[in-house]
Amino acid sequence: MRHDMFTAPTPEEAYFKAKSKYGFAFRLVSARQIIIENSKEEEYICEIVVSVNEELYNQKNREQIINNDKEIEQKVNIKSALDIFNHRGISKKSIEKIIDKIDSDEILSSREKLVSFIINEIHNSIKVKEENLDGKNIIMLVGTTGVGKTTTIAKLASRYSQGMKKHIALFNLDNYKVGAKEQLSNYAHNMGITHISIDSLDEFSSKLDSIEEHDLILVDTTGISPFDIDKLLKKVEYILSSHKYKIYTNLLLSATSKYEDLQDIYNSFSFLDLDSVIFTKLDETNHIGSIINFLIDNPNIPVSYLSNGQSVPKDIIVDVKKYLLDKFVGTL
Ligand SMILES: Nc1nc2c(ncn2[C@@H]2O[C@H](COP(=O)(O)OP(=O)(O)OP(=O)(O)O)[C@@H](O)[C@H]2O)c(=O)[nH]1
Ligand SMILES: [Mg+2]
Repeated sequence: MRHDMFTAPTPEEAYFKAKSKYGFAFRLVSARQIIIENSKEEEYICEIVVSVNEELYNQKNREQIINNDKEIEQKVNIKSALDIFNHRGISKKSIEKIIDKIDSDEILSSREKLVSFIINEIHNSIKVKEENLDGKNIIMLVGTTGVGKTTTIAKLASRYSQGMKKHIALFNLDNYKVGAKEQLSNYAHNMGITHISIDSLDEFSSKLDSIEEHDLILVDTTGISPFDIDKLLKKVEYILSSHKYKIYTNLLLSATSKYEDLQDIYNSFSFLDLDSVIFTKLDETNHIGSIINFLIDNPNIPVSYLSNGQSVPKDIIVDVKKYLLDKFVGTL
C-alpha cells in the first residue's frame, strides 16, 4: 500500500480531491487540522492521508505528471502565440477570443498548429461583400474628412463604366466644401461620365429624375455629417420608392487609424445601416493589426474593396481576403 496526502480549506474538500483522483479505491488513514504559520488571524488547513494499492498509486501519479506537463506545454504555446500576434498588432482580447474556440488539445499541443489555427480564424473573420451590380443601384460612400471618398468613387466609376460597361452617373453635394465639385467633376469629365452636383438635399429629387435611365449612381458625401447623410438617405429612399434602385451604403475607414478610432468612427456611422466597409490608404502602412482586430470584433460587417494608393483608377483591390491575409502573414 502507498500513502497519498490531500490538503484543502475543509475536510470535505480534501476528501473530494482524493475521491476525484482515486474514485472509491482508497482508505482514509488520518485527518487533521494544521494551523497556518505567519497568518494574521488563526487560519487552518485540513490535511487527510489516504492509502491506496501500489498499482493504482503509480498509475494515477504518472497520469498527473503527464497532465501537468501537458498543461505547462499548452500554456507555453499559448503565451508564444500571444507574443507572435500581439507583436503584429492583434490584441490579447482578439487572440483569446479565437483561443476560446479551440475544442481539441491537439491544436494546443504544438505552437505551429496553434499559430495556423489562429491564422485560419483570422481568414474566417474577414467577411467579403461580393460585388453584385445587377439591376439599378445607388452606391453611397460615407466617412470622415479626407479618408478617400472622392478618390475611391473615381476608381469605382472607372471600374464600373469602363470595365463593366455600366451606364453610371456621379452625384455629389458640393456646397459644403470649396473645390469638392471640381474634384469629382474633373474625374467625371475625364471618364466621360455624367456628373451632377446639387446645393441642397431638396434639390436631390428634381435631379434624380434626370438620371433615371442610369444603371448605377455613385454618391459622394463630401463634408456631410452622418446626421445629414441620414436625412439624405431617407429622402433618397422616399424618392426612390417609386423607382427600382437599391441603395448600398459603404463606410470608408483608413488603414492608418488605430483600432479605437476605427471602432469609434464605425459606431458613429453605424446607425446608417451600413452594407460594407472599404479600407483606404493600405499603401501607407505595413501593419494591419487594427483592421484585423476591428473585423474580429465586428463579424457582421463585410469588406467590399480596399484602396492602396492615390492613383485613379488603378489603386483599388477587389480580392480583399487575399490582399489582407498576404499583407498580414507577410509580417509574421
Ligand atoms: N496614400 C493614399 N492616399 C489616398 C488613398 N485614397 C485617397 N488618398 C488621398 O487622400 C487625400 C484625400 O482623398 P479624398 O478622396 O479627397 O478624400 P475625401 O474623403 O473625399 O475627403 P473630403 O471630401 O474632404 O471628406 C487625397 O490626397 C487622396 O489622393 C489611398 O488609398 N492611399
Ligand atoms: Mg471628397
